[in-house]
Amino acid sequence: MSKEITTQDLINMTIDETAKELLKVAERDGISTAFKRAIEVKPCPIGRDGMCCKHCFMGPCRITPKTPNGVCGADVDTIAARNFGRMVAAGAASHADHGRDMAFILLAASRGETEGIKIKDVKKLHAVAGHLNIDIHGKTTEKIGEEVALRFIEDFGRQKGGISYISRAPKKRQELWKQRNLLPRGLDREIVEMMHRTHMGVDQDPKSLLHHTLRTSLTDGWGGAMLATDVSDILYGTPSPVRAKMSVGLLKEDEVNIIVHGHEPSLSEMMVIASQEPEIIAYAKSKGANGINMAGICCTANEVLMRQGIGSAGNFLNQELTILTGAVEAMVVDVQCIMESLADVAKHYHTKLITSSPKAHIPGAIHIEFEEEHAMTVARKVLRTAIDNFPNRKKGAITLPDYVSEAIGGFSHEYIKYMQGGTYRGSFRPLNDAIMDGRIQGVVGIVGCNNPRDIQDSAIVSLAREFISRDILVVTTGCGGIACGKQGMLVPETMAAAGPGLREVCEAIGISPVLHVGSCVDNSRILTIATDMVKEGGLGDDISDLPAVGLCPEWMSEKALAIGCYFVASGVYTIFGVGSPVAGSENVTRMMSEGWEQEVGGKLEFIPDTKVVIEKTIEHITRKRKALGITEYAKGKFGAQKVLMDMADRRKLEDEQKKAAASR
Ligand code: BF8
Ligand code: SF4
Repeated sequence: MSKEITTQDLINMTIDETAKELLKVAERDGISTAFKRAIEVKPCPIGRDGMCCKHCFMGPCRITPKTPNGVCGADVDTIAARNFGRMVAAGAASHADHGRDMAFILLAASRGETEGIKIKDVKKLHAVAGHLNIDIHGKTTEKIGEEVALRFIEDFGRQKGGISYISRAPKKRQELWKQRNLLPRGLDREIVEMMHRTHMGVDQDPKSLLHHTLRTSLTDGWGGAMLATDVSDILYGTPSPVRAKMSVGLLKEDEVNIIVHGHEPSLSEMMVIASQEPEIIAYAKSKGANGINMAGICCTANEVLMRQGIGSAGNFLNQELTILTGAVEAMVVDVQCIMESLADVAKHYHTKLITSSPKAHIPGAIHIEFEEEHAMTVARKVLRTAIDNFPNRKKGAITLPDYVSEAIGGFSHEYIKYMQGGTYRGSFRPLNDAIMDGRIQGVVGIVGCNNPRDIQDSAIVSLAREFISRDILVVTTGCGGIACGKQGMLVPETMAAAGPGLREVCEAIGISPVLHVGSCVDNSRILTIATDMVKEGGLGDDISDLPAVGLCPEWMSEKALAIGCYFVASGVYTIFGVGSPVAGSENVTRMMSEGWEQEVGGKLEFIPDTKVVIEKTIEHITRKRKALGITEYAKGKFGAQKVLMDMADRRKLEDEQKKAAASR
């Protein structure tokens, strides 16, 4: 018989109170969750540290002090670098393939071959055409859409030269990529080449493998991810701030609850539209429900949150728990970060698990495939399947945690620019000025996953709190954004927890010091923000000059590594938590920090201790500020906890200053 879950167990698992409540339900009902399995399934220490190779059937070869080489002679450095390179290739492939599907949907929409999907944001389309040097003069929106889509599709198979969006990076960065032979050719080419190089008996120099890892990752940041973001904006609208609810407590007892989970925005966008149709609402009522309540998990949640204000029921580790409420009629999944366990969890309740991508099938799920030419028909079918399931709810078996937070999402790069001056004067000048005069010390991106080998949301949220208190602006994406949202940090009221300088800026604009900029592909928005800050002037002439750091404290996915690497290749110091997948090789570890810093100005480090993460982040920001000559901080001592001055303090200070001046 399993031991009863204790309060201490729960504290070690998550800081999300709703998750704690539902973990007790899992225990009560004897249902396995990732939290529990992470305890039961011990990671193989050799594989975890990157010291196991299974690239051919002479192995698998496990490197130990007694057996320092695999059967082919490969050493731990080669093996660790090869494993890492493949992980980055898989991550980049995931974003690339997501981007490719978006490009094909844009092509179909431009040719009038879609049902319900049309070009929504013509302004964004024109901006994107501009980036691609596509002449828009005298062309219809559809013609421009078609040309943009075809150009993107070409980028996948491009054999020579750089991918189109490289031209969006700061000039100096582009030059550096050229000099260092890092310009990514086609997306497919770099990813395939990584698979080739890491086949048995090909590239055996860890330095060379890591070099190609950086080039591959650039096909993600300035390729797959960036075009996925842009096409989603063109088709479904560029986000601007929108209020939504967060946490599983947003599910409603009297409505049909439908969860969209995964990463692609297309089906979920159509479902949002269809769920507002009178016939669909009437159908829900005919089954005894008061309406339809849509909510998201993971990055599909972020997509519909950013554009439609649809609430998020939680992040990666909330997916199984959401079904445990007993109140989910359907969980509709597309691709990536979908736990295979969902089918089993769903079996214990009435929940229907619906797969929708031709690429992602799960035994035990119902498959209703998304096709852009029948997008609305599919969306309605999915909704009706969920509605039909409402009467099957087991009334006594519902656990709805009584907690819900408010969040504001939708901080696209375009909106961040707009909020600093309006339609005609929007620019990054105010942000750059605030950084230069020290009201804002720097910018930190807190992104990425949950990992049940760590306490859910704990590192993400504590780092965000710490940095805003030190006048560092936080931008967040992916599951990091949802973690902050569940803790109520994505609302302007959070400015009360910010340092005085950052608070002043947030007060002037009316924003939270923690800005949710979107899903994981939307990390590309952070690249655009960083580039615009460079172009605005005063903070150096490359992304590597900015007082900025990228953090991924609770990572688990290969996509996170691809993102980390493209930030590094773009010049950003990037720190991951949890543990290192190359810990077995000191050389590879050094090459990815010192080596990469020399080569591209950014470095990648794995630091599980958040205290050290804070120290290193502050140290880096201080160093960058000093190099820019902007070390002065008018209102307090950077790095120390600042005490806010009230009017009496100010008068006292002024008196002292007057006295000091008189005595000179
Ligand atoms: O792409 S943060 S757990 S959901 S991989 Fe997955 Fe990680 Fe969440 Fe979004 Ni990103
Ligand atoms: Fe072992 Fe070399 Fe084969 Fe890897 S490639 S499994 S190290 S023999």
